[in-house]
Amino acid sequence: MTRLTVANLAGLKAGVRRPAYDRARLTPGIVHLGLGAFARGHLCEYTEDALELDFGAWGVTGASLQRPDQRDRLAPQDGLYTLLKRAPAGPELRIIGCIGEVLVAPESPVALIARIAAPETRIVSLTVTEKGYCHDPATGKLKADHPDIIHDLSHPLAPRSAVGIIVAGLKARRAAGLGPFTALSCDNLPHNGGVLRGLVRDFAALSDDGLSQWIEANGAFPASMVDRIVPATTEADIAEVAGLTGLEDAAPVIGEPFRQWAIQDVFAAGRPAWHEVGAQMVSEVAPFEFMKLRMLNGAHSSLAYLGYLAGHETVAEASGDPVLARFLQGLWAEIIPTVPAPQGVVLADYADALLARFRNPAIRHRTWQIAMDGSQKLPQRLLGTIRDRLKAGAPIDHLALGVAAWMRYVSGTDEKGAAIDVRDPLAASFAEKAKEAGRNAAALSRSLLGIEAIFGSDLPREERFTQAVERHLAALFEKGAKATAASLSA
Ligand code: CS2
Repeated sequence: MTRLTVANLAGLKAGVRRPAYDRARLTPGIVHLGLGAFARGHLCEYTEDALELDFGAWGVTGASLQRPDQRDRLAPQDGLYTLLKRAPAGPELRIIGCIGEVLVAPESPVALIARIAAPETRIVSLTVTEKGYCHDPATGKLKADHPDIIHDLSHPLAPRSAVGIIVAGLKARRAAGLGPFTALSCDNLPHNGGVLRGLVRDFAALSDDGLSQWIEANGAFPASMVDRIVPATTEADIAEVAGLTGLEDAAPVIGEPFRQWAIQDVFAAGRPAWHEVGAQMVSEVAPFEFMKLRMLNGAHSSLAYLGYLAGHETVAEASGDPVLARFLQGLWAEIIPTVPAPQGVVLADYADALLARFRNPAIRHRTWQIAMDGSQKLPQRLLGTIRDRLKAGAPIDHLALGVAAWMRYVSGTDEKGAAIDVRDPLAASFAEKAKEAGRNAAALSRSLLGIEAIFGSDLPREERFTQAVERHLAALFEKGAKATAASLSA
């Protein structure tokens, strides 16, 4: 079958949308760190739309921080790829053309820093996942003992971490007499812009104090809230896309039709016309962030653990289970009072829309995928909400079940006794704790609650919380996820 390339675009089937601007004139303006499916399904589509509407020097240079696979798939297709949007009513296909080049940091750190330091680079955006910030998720502070940070401080020209790469790029620009770029975090972290600013400042201060002050005075770190459900692409997706478009694409992205992007409009050197194509430019991102992290991601994680334990492979299956759907309603009822509604949003309607998005039968988002990296996700998805509810003296039953389900999941065996492939930076420590505690809910919950990087020093002292978690965990061991969730709404 013919491969997707610029020369072969004429071979696309009718109905597949293709870049409507002169791609030969595209020059780079954005360097994106962490070029995974999410960025290609979100930031790149907004940028593609902006290029079509108001063309400018906003091509994207993608950078992979670990593996070469995205580059190896995209380079033979001139950076082009298919975005397949799966609506319940049927698929919508589009070729995205805004990626000009993909660099692989471990192979060519010097080329990546040079690209970031080039005068035409005006934005460095990031989707490096929670753990990619090398920070303590409970406090937001740089982990000075993180292996990548230790490495980057002693190898400033060959950094591995996103923070090390950004600082190296800023340092090179300052030395060349250039201004800084905007560093735009697009990860699911609360106050992502402020957190990134603090990490960059602290890292820079460890190597060069003058640089840190220059960044403080001149840098721009807008906060942003990103949203689109983009499950990992499978081999079946690749085959389906080829059939639908007529061209073979080794790197298609699959997403839901819904998308949202709220961005704090503070850029150091301009930006694409994202505001003309649906992004919301706002002065305060926090209300959007709270709503999304607590209501979407908090529900996603809780459902992923309970759903996985109950034997559901995907979010659509889990949220289609009436018992778990009732659990979600109870969970949202606990979350909503802690969320200040963004202007014009009715939170109950937002929850209804989330349930419909989760149930989209055309999207196969694996519970196992969302269950990954719980140690990095729980603090902003569930624990902040729990703190607020405890302070208000309000019930936390559903939230505590989300935490207990995470504990049951990281104990490493499912309800049929099969091993769970637990992926988490702290997986080894979970396995050790689970081995010691066995199926003793009191011992396991006490041991896991003692991980300060997740629960801080306050939550283990909140008896109402620790008792609810322990009780739920005992029930999960005894009668399973489904019966435990059912007993909450009984
Ligand atoms: C999910 C998110 O994998 C996960 O943890 O909760 O990736 C979620 O799909 C996105 O944040 C939706 O915008």
